Amino acid sequence: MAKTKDRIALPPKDAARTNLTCHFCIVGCGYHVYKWPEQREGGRAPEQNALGLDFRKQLPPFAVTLTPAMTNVITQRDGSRHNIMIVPDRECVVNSGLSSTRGGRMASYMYTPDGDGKARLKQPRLYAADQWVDVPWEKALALYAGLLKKVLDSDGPEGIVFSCFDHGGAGGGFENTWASGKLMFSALQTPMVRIHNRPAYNSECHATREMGIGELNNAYEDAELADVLWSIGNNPYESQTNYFLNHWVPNLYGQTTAKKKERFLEEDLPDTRIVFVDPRDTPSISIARQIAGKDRVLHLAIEPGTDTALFNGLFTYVVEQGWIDQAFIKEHTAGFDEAVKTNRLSLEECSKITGVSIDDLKKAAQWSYKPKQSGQLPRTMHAYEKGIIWGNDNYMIQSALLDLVIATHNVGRRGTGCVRMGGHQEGYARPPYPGDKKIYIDQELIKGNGRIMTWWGSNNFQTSNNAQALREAVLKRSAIVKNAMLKARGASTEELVDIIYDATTKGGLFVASINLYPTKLAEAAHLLLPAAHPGETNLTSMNGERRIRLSEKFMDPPGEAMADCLIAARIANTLKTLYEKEGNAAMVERFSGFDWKTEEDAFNDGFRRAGQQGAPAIDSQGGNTGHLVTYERLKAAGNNGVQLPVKAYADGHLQGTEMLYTDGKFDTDDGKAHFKPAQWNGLPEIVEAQRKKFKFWLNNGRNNEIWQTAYHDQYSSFAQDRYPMAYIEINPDDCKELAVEASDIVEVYNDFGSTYAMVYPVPEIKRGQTFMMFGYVNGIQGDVTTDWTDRNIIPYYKGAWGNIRKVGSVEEFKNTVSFKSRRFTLA
Ligand SMILES: Nc1nc2c(c(=O)[nH]1)N[C@H]1C(S)=C(S)[C@@H](COP(=O)(O)OP(=O)(O)OC[C@H]3O[C@@H](n4cnc5c(=O)[nH]c(N)nc54)[C@H](O)[C@@H]3O)O[C@H]1N2
Ligand SMILES: Nc1nc2c(c(=O)[nH]1)N[C@H]1C(S)=C(S)[C@@H](COP(=O)(O)OP(=O)(O)OC[C@H]3O[C@@H](n4cnc5c(=O)[nH]c(N)nc54)[C@H](O)[C@@H]3O)O[C@H]1N2
Ligand code: SF4
Ligand SMILES: [Mo]
Repeated sequence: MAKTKDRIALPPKDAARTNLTCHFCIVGCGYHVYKWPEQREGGRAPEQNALGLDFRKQLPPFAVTLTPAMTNVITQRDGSRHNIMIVPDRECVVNSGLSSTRGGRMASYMYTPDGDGKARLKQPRLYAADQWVDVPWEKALALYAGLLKKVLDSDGPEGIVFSCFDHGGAGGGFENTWASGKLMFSALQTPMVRIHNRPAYNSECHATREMGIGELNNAYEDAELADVLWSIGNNPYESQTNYFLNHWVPNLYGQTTAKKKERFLEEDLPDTRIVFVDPRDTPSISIARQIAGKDRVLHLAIEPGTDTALFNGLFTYVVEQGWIDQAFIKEHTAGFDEAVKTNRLSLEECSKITGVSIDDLKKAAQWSYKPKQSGQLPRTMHAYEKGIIWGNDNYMIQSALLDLVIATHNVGRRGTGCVRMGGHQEGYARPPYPGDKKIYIDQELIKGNGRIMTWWGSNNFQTSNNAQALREAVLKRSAIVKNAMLKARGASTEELVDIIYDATTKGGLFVASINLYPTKLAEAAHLLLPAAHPGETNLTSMNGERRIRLSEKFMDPPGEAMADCLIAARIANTLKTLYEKEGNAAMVERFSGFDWKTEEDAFNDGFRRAGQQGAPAIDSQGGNTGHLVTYERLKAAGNNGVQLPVKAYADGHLQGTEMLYTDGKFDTDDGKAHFKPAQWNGLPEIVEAQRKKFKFWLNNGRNNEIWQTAYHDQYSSFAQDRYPMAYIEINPDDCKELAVEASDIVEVYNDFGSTYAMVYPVPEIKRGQTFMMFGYVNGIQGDVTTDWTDRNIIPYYKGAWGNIRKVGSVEEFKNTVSFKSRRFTLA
């Protein structure tokens, strides 16, 4: 597609319009898809176009957000060509018509033979002999299912390993988490499963859940109602863009005061303040300073990994000051005294460990917890994400944070909440995990265990911790299978299954990937199965305030790609047939229940059955009232959907739940919120050893323009021109010492691996610290992340230290890449 088009064709009045929830981040902004035949277009008068806008004159500000990237021309399976336009929905309460640099490019990423999506997988691909070839689904499934069966029959399920999505949006959704879970856990019954973003089958939020507080417990509106906002280990402008812009920013501007007054009948409404806890000065912080003024923004630039100490210091201080809710603690919580004892840390010690001044610690506590003039406790919302989830001991930090939150009753009151900001949308519905302990899957693969490895909607070659070691082991083991396959001339599928199985007894690993694209995994894979994403399939997911929506199918997937739930069904059905041939009734039974024709069938089988009498055990975010939710009702609810759990279906509407725990009852056996003792233990030994040995902290994470591993973005010139390679932010004085300049290539290395990045000098980065793009296609940060994990096998992705060495300069980057500040300053 040409980079810039000079005009946009408008949708005619009768263009088909469907709903699409942006599938990129947790926020889940509502969009409308317009689709109409290629040769037609609407007129500029409001009654002549489907947008109903008057394009004959200058539109009023923000009447519509519309760019050429929001349009495309797609081809259906029947050969017909259609214009599509994917524009943000002004009526959607999540984004109110706002788009972002990621969601605004959805139309560009939809498949066309010559556009950004041109590299999409259209057919199953097999690495036959020494080349990739397209094969029919039957052949691909006969081989894959044949191998699964061979391993199941010969050694049991432990030889079958998966890394799989467990979220909403693309590579997920209630349909696909259910289908993949039913296949892995009920049918194959393998415990050898890790989640796409961490090396075991576990939670990102063990501590808070054990304390009785689910991690998505408020509504986006609560960010509009808060007196004080906390952003902890999180960069909301870049990572949850329209949640920040449409709900936090208006509060910081004072635009929600009337709403607060009306809602709370309170006059005691101080100017809204915001506290950031992040070792790094982020673009979000610079924006907050612009909006609220420096005096209402507090940046606690802690030493990396010292969050537990920070929250323990604050907890100790507010308890001493009496800025806590005694009545609430007495009636609705347990374990307060124990936590006070264990977490005790004076402000002096806290300041020494975190590097934050005592004045700033006091200021944070006063702003957030000191009763207002009326005597009422402030409404303080605490939001956190990967800076602490992938921080120094996830379990401890969350315990320490929640102790502070519970004591000050900042959960279950409107305008408060202690929540994940979130990554992807959610969409969890699965049978229970069949294992009794958590297994560090990457290490199992490295040790030589497992015979078949499937990466399903995930790409750990770019995203795992200790990624280089993982790739090294998998590539080596994959080559053993490739060599065996190379010699299998003229082999039937059954013979090939035996040949591959035999190679796996000699250290080999058969590698499959179910994905939209070949990705870096293709370097190791033997089989690629083509999946479809939202817009090409119907899909339900819920956002960070538990708002479920239906994204409607509006176009065909490329070639014979199909929805993940239907791929799961075909795998199960192929196995079922194989067992039927053998007359193995028990196994036929295990692989039954996949006779779905559509995504809706999978939705009804999983999400809607959870909690129903007689239904098998299902762990579902739909809860016990999932059965009230149907595709039809969701369609009627449009882009505003409904917030789970659903309370009732009445008067033609699904009635949802805005905030959890407003009744003071929590998710524990006794209904109380449980404090959890949390001790500050310093850095883990493995990490501390790297810190002592090497000069730079290798902080890493997201930036606004790039989505995840750049699976779409790697084909988009918009993204590639800007970031041809992963960049690393370095302080200009450190650059001088390293004798590097903007755009130079450096090697970043430590005892765990080595990677490369492009230098981006940034004065806001402290000396001795850096920030590198995570998971990129060109320069993989995970190569230098240690293999350390906490007690629940949660990695410390942010905890890498290493050295940096100049490699050289790339003339092209010097001339074409901008190294302008990414931090906004107006004044
Ligand atoms: N160093 C470091 N490492 C990290 C992190 C970090 O902060 N620092 N963060 C971690 C986190 S939070 C995350 S979420 C992970 C991300 O790690 P991954 O989940 O491995 O990365 P993604 O790019 O999201 O992977 C999605 C893959 O699924 C494919 N895909 C997209 N849509 C579909 C679909 O509908 N069906 C199928 N079958 N495939 C699809 C894409 O092409 C892509 O290859 O990285 C983790 N790793
Ligand atoms: N543009 C864009 N948006 C995305 C994504 C994307 O790929 N691109 N991915 C989505 C996904 S899957 C996820 S999980 C979310 C992640 O969303 P975020 O968590 O907001 O993103 P990150 O950049 O990974 O990390 C946030 C911050 O953690 C800080 N940090 C590092 N170490 C520490 C520490 O020890 N303590 C504290 N307090 N902070 C620390 C980093 O400096 C960084 O600014 O973003 C989602 N949104
Ligand atoms: S903020 Fe997130 S959900 Fe909204 S348009 Fe951007 S990427 Fe999509
Ligand atoms: Mo994530």
